[in-house]
Amino acid sequence: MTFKLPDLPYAYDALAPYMSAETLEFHHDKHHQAYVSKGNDFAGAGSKYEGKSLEDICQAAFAAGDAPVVNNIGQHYNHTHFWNWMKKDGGGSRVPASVQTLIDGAGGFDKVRQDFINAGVGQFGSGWAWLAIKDGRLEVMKTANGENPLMHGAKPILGCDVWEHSYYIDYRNARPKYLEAFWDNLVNWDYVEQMVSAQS
Ligand code: MN3
Repeated sequence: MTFKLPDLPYAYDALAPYMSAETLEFHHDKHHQAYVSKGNDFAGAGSKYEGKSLEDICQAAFAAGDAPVVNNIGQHYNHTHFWNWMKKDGGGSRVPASVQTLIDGAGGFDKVRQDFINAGVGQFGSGWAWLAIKDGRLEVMKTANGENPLMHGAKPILGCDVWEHSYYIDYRNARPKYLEAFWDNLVNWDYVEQMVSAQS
């Protein structure tokens, strides 16, 4: 497979003021593109990963300790969903029923919101905060660098990039404020629901 950079599903300025056009342009056009290019070098045509899905490559590379593929293909997977996990006028507590059921099982909306923010704040250095499904239940997770829940036996349904390149232009070092803005103003719950449906 030749990996390709997907288009952003909205204009660069669609998520302002919570995520600026400058951040999205650099993050998508430069950072995500670099993961795609390196992903093709390490896991593209002619590699042992040829013919596998992105999800399968994430799991196989992690199991094999193949760091360049974990990092670059992991990040390609993560960012491809990340753009879709956000939308203009997103966020808020009105979530689709299937997502609400999972959230209720994990202590309710306010607790899950705070656990998610805490996971992002508590991830030392670069990484991601997640809502994931493991053994049929919602779990709040955090992972380092390019890793994701697929590599840890869970299925991601929402992720927030807490690498500094995702928020430093807009929030400087205030990672908690970025995570609050992501949850309260950007999350595309309909896409989260699609990820839940893809479970079965
Ligand atoms: Mn990123």
